[in-house]
Amino acid sequence: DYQVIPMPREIVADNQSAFKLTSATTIHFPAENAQMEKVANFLAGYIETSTGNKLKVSSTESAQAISLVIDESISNKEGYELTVSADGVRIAGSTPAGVFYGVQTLRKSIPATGGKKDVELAAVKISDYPRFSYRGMMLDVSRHFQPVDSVKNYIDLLALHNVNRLHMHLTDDQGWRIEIKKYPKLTEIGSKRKETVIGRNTGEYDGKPYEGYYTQEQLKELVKYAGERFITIVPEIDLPGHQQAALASYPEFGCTGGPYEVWTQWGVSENVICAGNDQALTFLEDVLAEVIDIFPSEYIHIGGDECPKVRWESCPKCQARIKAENIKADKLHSAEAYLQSYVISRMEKFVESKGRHIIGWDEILEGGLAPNATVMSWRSMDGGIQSAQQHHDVIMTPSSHVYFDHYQSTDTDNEPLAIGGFSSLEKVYNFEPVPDVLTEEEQKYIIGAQANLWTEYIPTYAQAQYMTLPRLAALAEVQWSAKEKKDYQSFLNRCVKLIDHYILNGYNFAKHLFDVNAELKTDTESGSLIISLSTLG
Ligand code: NAG
Repeated sequence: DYQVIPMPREIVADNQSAFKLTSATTIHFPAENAQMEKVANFLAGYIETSTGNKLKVSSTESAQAISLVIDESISNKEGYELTVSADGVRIAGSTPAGVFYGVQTLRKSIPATGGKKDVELAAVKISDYPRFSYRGMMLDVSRHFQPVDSVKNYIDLLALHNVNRLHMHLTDDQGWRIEIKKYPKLTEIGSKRKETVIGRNTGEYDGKPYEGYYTQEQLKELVKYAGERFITIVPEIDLPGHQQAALASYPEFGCTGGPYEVWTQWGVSENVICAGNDQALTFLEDVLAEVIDIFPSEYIHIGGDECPKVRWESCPKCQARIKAENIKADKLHSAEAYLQSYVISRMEKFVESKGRHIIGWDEILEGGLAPNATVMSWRSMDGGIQSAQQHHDVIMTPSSHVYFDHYQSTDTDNEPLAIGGFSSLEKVYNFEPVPDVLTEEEQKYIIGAQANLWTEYIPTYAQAQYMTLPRLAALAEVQWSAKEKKDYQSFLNRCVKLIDHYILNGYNFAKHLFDVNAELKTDTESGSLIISLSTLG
């Protein structure tokens, strides 16, 4: 019982008799607490999905209830206590977020009964809180766009795994996906590409126009939907590179003046924002201003990855800027690398002036970090290590372990085409975000971990789910559970139960990695998961 993912800190079984969850059970929430009422309704919905029982939700106390309570003696803001006895169930947190995570644990503990409606919950006391405060998942909606309803479904799926940040990669060379009122051509032109390359840049194209973007209203709706599930959407405007779709819309912000087209192939475009052009930098600030108005997130992601410098090297405006700012090359970096730092620092000043902070990919280390920047370490752990040593916050998201666009099996012939790589469930599980080389003091700067779903090769939402699940379960344990408690075999056993919930909710996942008849083990070589499952359809 209570063998859930992510594994809670402390589970103390109680020899008392069990609680009977029936259709007569009420879910109780504190009166006049709208957030808690929402959480109570979520729980009712989850129980209905699992058991078919539709429970009453009420602010009037009653016996034999599941009570959701705020208890300020619980110190971690996302922590909770779940107590089950014959008389009732109590889920307490110091905030509604904590209660929500207690609800997730209860939900995952309730067996899917199919026809049988009443279930018994063993007496227990669980105390739990997360290891990391930033528990992220990134979805790239630029390379392939996901409609609002799919993003909502993705948010539900993240909530099941106790993730609290959805990082949305909203812009890239292949498509601009966010309405910006001051620059309407970004979506009129930038959200559409005339066709898409077939396979891995084969030189052949599909001839089919591709488009999609979110209006500001839709994004606000997503912010609200995520917020109700205690997930903050972290928006990313990738700059100054990965900007070809913006340049297709406003060629005057590029070094050559264009013309440019929304890119129809994958890779890293050399067409980047002109760092010497003040209007181009003001454009970026204007975009960020609208982004900040839509997204209440404390963090605004400004990208910073993979910005080729070839255009800047031969651009008179960029060279004039290098002169005017007295930027000099040194043994470590070119003048143009320092020019990128100039752009990032300028954007950081702007974002800070609005009371927010920036996150950037680890390239923002080159040429010096802007004062309050948080770094997402993706190329390896090294960027994160350096940043922590410089006392900057870090989110670890190394492509070696948590790039969910990589293959999850070595049997690639039987997988949908992916970008390459290999990140098996086991590899994700064994990812340790806090490097030993850091001192105890420096380790505190590792505020979390994230996985990234880049979508060059992921055209549909069903495939996005497939690439995410069950690897997100392994990530959940990295992000939430105590390091000492991690155990891959135990995880696999618990994964079987979690998968019942995937099936219940209709989530697509990498099913074929599970072999129904074999024993419980994983084949590390191939990454396939062989597990004895009676539940799998
Ligand atoms: C990197 C790029 C990204 C691309 C992905 C594919 C980062 C920060 N940048 O090359 O645009 O989609 O890998 O795995 O990951």
